[in-house]
This record gives sequence, structure tokens and C-alpha cells, in this order.
Amino acid sequence: MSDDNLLDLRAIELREVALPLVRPFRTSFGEERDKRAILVRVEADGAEGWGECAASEEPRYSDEWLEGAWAVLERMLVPAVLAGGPIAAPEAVGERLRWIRGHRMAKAALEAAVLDAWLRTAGVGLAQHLGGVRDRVACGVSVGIAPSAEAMLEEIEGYVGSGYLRVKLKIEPGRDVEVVRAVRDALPDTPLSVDANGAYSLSDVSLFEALDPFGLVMIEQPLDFEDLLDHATLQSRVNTAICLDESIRSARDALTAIRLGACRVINIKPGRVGGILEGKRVHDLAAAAGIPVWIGGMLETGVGRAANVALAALPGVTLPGDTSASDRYFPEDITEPFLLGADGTMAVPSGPGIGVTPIPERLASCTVRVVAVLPG
Ligand code: SMG
Ligand code: MG
Repeated sequence: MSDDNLLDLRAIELREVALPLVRPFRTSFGEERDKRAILVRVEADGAEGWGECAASEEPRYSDEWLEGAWAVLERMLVPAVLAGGPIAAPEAVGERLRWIRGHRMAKAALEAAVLDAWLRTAGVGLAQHLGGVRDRVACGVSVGIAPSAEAMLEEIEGYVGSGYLRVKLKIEPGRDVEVVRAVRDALPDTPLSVDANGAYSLSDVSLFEALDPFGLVMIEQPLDFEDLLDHATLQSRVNTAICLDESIRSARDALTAIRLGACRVINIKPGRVGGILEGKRVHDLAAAAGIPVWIGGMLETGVGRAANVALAALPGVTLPGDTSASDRYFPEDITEPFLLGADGTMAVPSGPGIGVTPIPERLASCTVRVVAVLPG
């Protein structure tokens, strides 16, 4: 950083990576076999910074998708940030991008990379910058829909044996109450939750009432992401806490959902809400309203995971996150792996910025394409 505390951006590089997953990840809306992601690298005077875009290969979880995110980053977002000149504060990224509607995951990746470069030059860790209060965070695990009940139970028992503090089951119509019953019978004491990724409607209210006796920690995104009012009705009919994921795209959405009584828990994903800084705003207003939050996951590589783990250090994050260890996803990550302690917690990186950096040889071996965008 220059003496006047301005971060000079020399170039911004986009890189697509593809990593094999240890096992396919299936949800109510589709299956992923490989992890493809866009990484953003900011080259500033004296430091580089890294961010990861959460957009998946196809627009199923959200309306963003990898090719769309690449195009909007290359043609609109990166040029808009570079055109503004030196950066006086990380918030400037969001301000320079405000006129571009939507594209939150793409914006989040760019903001994350600038924030990382900013913090590295300042010598400050991300968790510390955000106001983190712990150096280890509680981890849960999200289990994809498995080919058979036996395969699923075996996978889950493995996770519980290695220490995970909460197991999240993906459910879909026709594969819900019986799955929960089977897992609950096998693991009477394990904190369990379910995630429907919006696959149900309010006409399924009796199904959700039938889940109450299993003592789930929460039911995540049971209804369509646009059905906030229906979620409020459903929450008034069931005892189990409803958690919103896809429905919360900003701090403003979070406030609306809380006011409506549409949820009792919020899943924060920095990509989905448009950035790490907006994720912190969601955390702050949920904390003020007494709503517990936790940090979700999008099968991130070590770059995105580092940012998620830093957010998980915030005081209002009182439930285990989908911040699982690198080996739950990849035979080999692109950074040093995130490890799970026997107590189900994970260390928050303490170095400057996000605290991890891609390992050059690993990065080279999984890179699919790269483009650099220069100022002017
Ligand atoms: O990162 O462990 C992870 C995945 C957690 O279940 C997970 N994410 O709806 O919460 C969710 C899903 C979205 C994944 S779409 C690829
Ligand atoms: Mg979810």
C-alpha cells in the first residue's frame, strides 16, 4: 500500500479451476462430480489477493452460473473496479459495482480478492478484521443424496466418527421422512438437520409436521426461495426452526425474513449475499434480532473456504457450519488442506488476509483457463 493508504491495482486475473471431488454431491436439484470454480487474483503494489466465485457450473442452486460469472467479471465487474483507480477502502469495490444489478457471486469473488490484497498489505488477518472472537470454529457436514440408505449411513457414520458436530441431510419429495428416521435410529444423539433446497411447497406442511418428533436442529430452505410469506406460514405450523439459505440474498432480505417470522435461523454464504462484507452485515443484524446464524458452503476450494472459516469466527455464529475439512471434498485441495480436529473444530487461518495461498504446482495442474484484465 502507498503512504496515503491507497491500494494500487495493477491487474486482475480470472482463472477457472477444475478439481475432482472425492464423491459426487447430489441435491434435490442435481449432481456435481467435479468442482469447477473461478478464482480471482488481484495484483496490487506489494501484495496479491485471492477470491473464489461460488457460482456452479449450471444455474440450479441460484440464477448465477460459472460461464455467466466469468463473462460479467471479465467484461463489466473487473473493468468497473479498475476504472475507479486506487482503492481507499475495501468497501469501495461494492460501491464501484452498485450500478450493475445482481451477479452477487461474481461481485463477491472480486471483492474478496481486493479485500485479501488490502489486508495482506496491512498485515491483518480477515477474521481479525471482521471482528472474529475465536481461533477454532465448529464444523458440520452436508451429506449429498446417496445411491442407497446403507451407503448413506456408512458415509455419515464415517463423518461422525471423525468428529463432525452436525450432520445435514439433503431431502427431496419421496426421500425425506424415512431417510431422517433411518439416520435418527442409527444416531440417536447426533445433531441433525435437513436441507430441501426449495423442493417443497406449502401444501407439504404435514410432511414438515411429521419431521418435528425427530428433534432436528433446523429445516433448511424447505420452500422456493421467493416464498418468504409461505415460509412464515410454515414456521408458524412447525416446532422445528426453519433456516433460510437461498431466500437470503442481502442484509435487506435477512431483515425482511426476520420481520415476517419466515425463519428462526439464517445460513450465511458470502457469495449468495454479494460479499464477505455483506455477510458480516447479515451477521450483525441477525445478532441484534437474536437470530442464530451459521456459515454455509458451496464446495469451495481452500481459497473460498478460508473466507468462510474467517466469517465463522464471528460471535453471532453459534451453530456448526458447512465448513468441512478439505478431505471431505477433494483428494487434493489447491491450498494447504483445512483439517478437522478430533473435537469437530477447525483452525481459523491467522496469517494476513485470508491466511492461505494456492500452491503454484497444484494451481497449475487444475487450471483450465486464465485471462488477465489490465487497467485502462
Ligand atoms: O460446501 O459442504 C459444502 C456443501 C454444503 O449443502 C451444501 N451446500 O444448499 O446449502 C446448500 C448446498 C448448496 C450446494 S450447491 C453446489
Ligand atoms: Mg442450503
